[in-house]
Amino acid sequence: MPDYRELWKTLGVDLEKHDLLCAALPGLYENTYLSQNVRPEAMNYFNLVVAEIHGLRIQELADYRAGGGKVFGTFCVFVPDEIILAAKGIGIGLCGGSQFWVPEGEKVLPRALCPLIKASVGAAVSRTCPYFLSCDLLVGETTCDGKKKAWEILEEFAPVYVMNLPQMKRDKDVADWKEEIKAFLNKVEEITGNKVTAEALARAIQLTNRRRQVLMRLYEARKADPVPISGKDALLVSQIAFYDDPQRFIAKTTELCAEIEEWARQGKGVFPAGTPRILVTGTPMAIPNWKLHHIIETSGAVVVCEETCTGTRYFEHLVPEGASTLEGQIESLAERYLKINCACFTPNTGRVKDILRLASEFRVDGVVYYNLPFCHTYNVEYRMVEKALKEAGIPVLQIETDYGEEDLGQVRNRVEAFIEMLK
Ligand code: BJ8
Repeated sequence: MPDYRELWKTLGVDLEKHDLLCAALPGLYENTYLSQNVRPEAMNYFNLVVAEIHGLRIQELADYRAGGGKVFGTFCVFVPDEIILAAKGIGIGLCGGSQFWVPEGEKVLPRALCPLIKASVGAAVSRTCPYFLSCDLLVGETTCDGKKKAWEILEEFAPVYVMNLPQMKRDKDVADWKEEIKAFLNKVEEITGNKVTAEALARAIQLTNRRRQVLMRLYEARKADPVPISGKDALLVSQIAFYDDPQRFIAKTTELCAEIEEWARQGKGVFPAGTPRILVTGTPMAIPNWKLHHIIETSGAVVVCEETCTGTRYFEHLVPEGASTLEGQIESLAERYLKINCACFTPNTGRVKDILRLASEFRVDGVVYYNLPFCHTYNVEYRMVEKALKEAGIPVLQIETDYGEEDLGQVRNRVEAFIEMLK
């Protein structure tokens, strides 16, 4: 990897602390990813993206900003990337998935809080994430209570704009969300200095739909048995979708899809046919949170689908491309985004239906319900999901775990016992 220290220094990165962070990733990646026996050739691109995680893309963002371009950091799949792209901005998903940042977050937040929030804020306050330091605006949203209040803390460190997301899905909520998207569009125009035209928004909608479609294609390939790609690799691809250049991401993921589809035609897989198939559902897994997938896939099962925001909730439902006016396009965006079934909504029965549908489509043997500690909405919703799965005769295991390593043995024991029972 080229030397990016000068670039990091310009961004204001705390180089000493950053060295510690960088030292931890290669070992973790090698253990989790490079230890897999069989992997598609096309995963080499994604290996490179991880190797260059604070390099190449950061350089691209810096070059873009040097030419007057603006970068927006986001934390939730409800924030419409299309608006940012249409104003010639770049949107980057910033959710933190590393334990390294949790103690940093705890310096300004209570300990009894979701690790995703603590890590995201910790990445910002410790000045060890060059993505945060490359952003001209951070875009929060009113989803869970923890995030909602964390924006007030984050504001001390960077400019923050908050989108007011409704918590129900009635017609008046869709109308409110449409207004909120309009207000966001105005803000993005103000920051970028660029007008969002209907033509530009149409192009942005098409591009974002293509990114969704390539992820749909990737997931479609995972329905095969034997499965031609591990859950870990598929998770990595979708994590990278949040910050890679969209065009390049689409091209590289298309290559990957072609390769694994060919494997599936030949009956070639990364695990033997008949390996127990798991659907993971629950809270998002931000990069480099690969803990649960790694445990499952080194305990005799394979993850074939994720009903999470780093899975199907990110890419299901395309934005209709028919509207030709800004007003119509914003309406299409509002309707599409409010189809996402996050536990922050009440009621959220659509998520239970999604889980049952995915369990059947991906022919899963069991469901692992993943819960980050202190994520109350997903934790409360477990009861409803468990009941529906039991009625459908699908075994389910709830795992609550953070980013730390202390409970690795305990989680592994529970997962192993569950998989043994599935066999
Ligand atoms: S649409 S899941 S990305 S809010 S931060 S809710 S884990 S306590 S991330 Fe989310 Fe948008 Fe919903 Fe998806 Fe729980 Fe933690 Fe809150 Fe979290």
